[in-house]
Formats: sequence, C-alpha cells, structure tokens
Amino acid sequence: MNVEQSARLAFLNHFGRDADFVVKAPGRVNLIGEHTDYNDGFVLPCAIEYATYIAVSPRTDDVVNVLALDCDNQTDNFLVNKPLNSHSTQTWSNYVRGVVDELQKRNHQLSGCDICITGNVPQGAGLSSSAALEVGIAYAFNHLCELFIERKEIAKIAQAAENNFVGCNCGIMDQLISACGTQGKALGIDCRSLDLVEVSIDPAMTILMINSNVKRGLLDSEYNLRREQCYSGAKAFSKSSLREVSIEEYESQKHMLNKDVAKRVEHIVYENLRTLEAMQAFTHNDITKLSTLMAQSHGSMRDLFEITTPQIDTLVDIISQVIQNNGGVRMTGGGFGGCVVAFVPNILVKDVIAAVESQYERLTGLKESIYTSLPSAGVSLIRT
Ligand code: GAF
Repeated sequence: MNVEQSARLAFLNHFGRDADFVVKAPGRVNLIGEHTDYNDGFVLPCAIEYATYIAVSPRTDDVVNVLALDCDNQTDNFLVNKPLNSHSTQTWSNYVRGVVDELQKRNHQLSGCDICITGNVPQGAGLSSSAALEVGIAYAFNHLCELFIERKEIAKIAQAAENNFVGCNCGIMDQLISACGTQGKALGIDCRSLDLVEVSIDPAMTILMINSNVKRGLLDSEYNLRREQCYSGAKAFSKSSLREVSIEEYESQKHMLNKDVAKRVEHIVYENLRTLEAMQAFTHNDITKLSTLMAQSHGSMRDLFEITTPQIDTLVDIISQVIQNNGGVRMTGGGFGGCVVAFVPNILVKDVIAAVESQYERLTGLKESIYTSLPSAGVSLIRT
C-alpha cells in the first residue's frame, strides 16, 4: 500500500466514510543558500518525492476533526469560524490551527471538514515536514472552500502560520518550494521579489540526503537567535535587510560589528553570492565549481554561522573524501542537526553509501538514514 492509500484507508476506518480528495505536499532539500531567505536573499531548493498526504472530506457544519496518523493517532478538533488558541500539548495541531487562523485573518469563508494526515517526510531531519504540513492544509482548505488562492500566496499563508502561531520566525523558502516546486528542476528563488528561476539538474547526477539523526526542531534550536543577529547586522549598516549589504560594504565596515554579528553577516553576504554562482554552475553543469561552492557553504555554516554539529561535519568529511571535486556536499536546512545534501555522480552513489555506512556510526555512535530523490512538483490534489 502506498502512502496515499494508507491515508485513505485510515480516513475510512476513523471517520466511517471515504475521503473526498487527498492533498500531497512535498518536503524539500536545499542545494545551497542557507539562512539567506529571511535576509531577502537567494536560495536554491528543490521539492522532493517525500511528502505529507492529507485526506479530506467536507462536513455540513463548522467542525474540523483532525487525525494525525504519525503522531500516535492523536486527534484534534475545533470550530473553523471561531478564534483559535494554540494547542497546549500537541505541537502538530498548531501547524493545522495556525493555517486556519491565517485564513480567518484574511476573511476567507471556511467550512468544516474531516482530515487525516500522514506522510513519509522524515521528521526533525531538516527536510521541511512542517512546511509540507502547513502548505498541504492551506491547499486543502483552498480546494475545499473554493478560495482560489494562488500558490505563492498559499506559501505566504503557511509561513505566517509558522511565524505567528507556532512561533518559529522561519523565512519563506520551505513553504514556497513545497507550494511551487517543479518536476525535474531546482528553483532559484529571490526571496525579496519571490521571482522563481527553474534550474535543470543533470540526470547523470543524484541528489542524496543523508540524515545524521541528530534531531533538533527549529523551535528549540538557536534559529530565532540567528535571525535576530542578522537583523541587528542589517541595522548596523542602516539597511532593511542583509541583502542590501554588499561584500565591499561588509569588508570595509566589519570592524564596527560585534564579533558574533560580524560572523553571521559574513556568512549571509557571501552565501548570497555563492547561491547565484551555483545557479549558473548547475545550469552549465560545472561540477568542479559546484564542488567548491558547496564546500565553502558548509565551511561558512560551520565556522561563521555556527549551525553545524560535529556529527554533521563528520558526514560531510566522509562524503567529500569519496566524491572529491566530482560532486558537492554540505549541510542542508536550518541546522543544529538534520541532513546533509550530496550532489553525486550516479556512478559514485554506491561508493558514497558504502563509505557512510562503514564509517559514520563508528565515528559518531549514531546510525544514519539515507534517501535519494528526483526534484518533484509542488503541492497537488489527488482525486479518486
Ligand atoms: C529552515 C527555515 F524554515 C527556512 O526558512 C530557512 O531559513 C532554512 O531553515 C535555512 O536556510 O528550514
């Protein structure tokens, strides 16, 4: 049985009737451009084949009943047109409630429904299971209530839910790629204008995601602190965001910054440039360049933004020894745990996996999980 069928079957067992439709919302892997999104900068993610599946049927009243299959079958219910409080014990509920709260704030006419949520995006792995859930819920209500909200707006609603209701000040990248992903392509995103550029991925290369299994949610990490440090850096330059600070401005004025803030700003201004260069390198299949850019990005996250962990650094070392300059590897996502992404020639995939399997657990005491994915499409509807 595939994940969609599991969602439908669980829906039927729990609610005693068939689901009307299923929404599939993908997770994502970011190839380069880390923590640049909330600085109005550039990112280069692709949606992945791992996704959250949300089975839905309308109700004739205002009640929303939710079943979360992967959270020990916990349930939640609330009224769709009444002000919502956050759930005190079930974190997952707040991603659902948060989206409904944002739809309410925008005066959308909502109606009740029964919902069953499941999926195969690894949780706490930095592959955006939360954004997939938020985007999936927004898309489900969009369809159910015929709201005609366009995809970028879905992403903004989903991000607002996470910022305002869940309390993580994430940027727009994860929600935008889950909403707008394109089959077979990565998307270069200008997070200031939200312009999207499709970037082809060479079919002779594989995207590997290796989970360190160091688990840390964004909320309990230093994510919000990094964001504050970036804002104070922009303020020190009298700019609205670090996107507006050039490398020359940074280099000539860095002495005026507090030591930690200077490191954060340096990461962002150079990471933006690396991301633009990587878009070109992917387009021209310049693997040597990509190798350098991804290595620099990782080093910058480790030494300047200080968001990697020893286990993640070990994974990157193991993999870079195998691929050398025939591919690239770096941590992906918010950091403090989660996955590394490796861009590997198909012929080296076996060697990379063998090296990780034989060394990572011995060196760190943790067992990795390995995934691959083709770039996939954004949120979609699956009817019976
Ligand atoms: C997390 C956030 F949700 C994104 O907005 C982004 O900042 C990312 O970390 C780091 O690039 O996934």
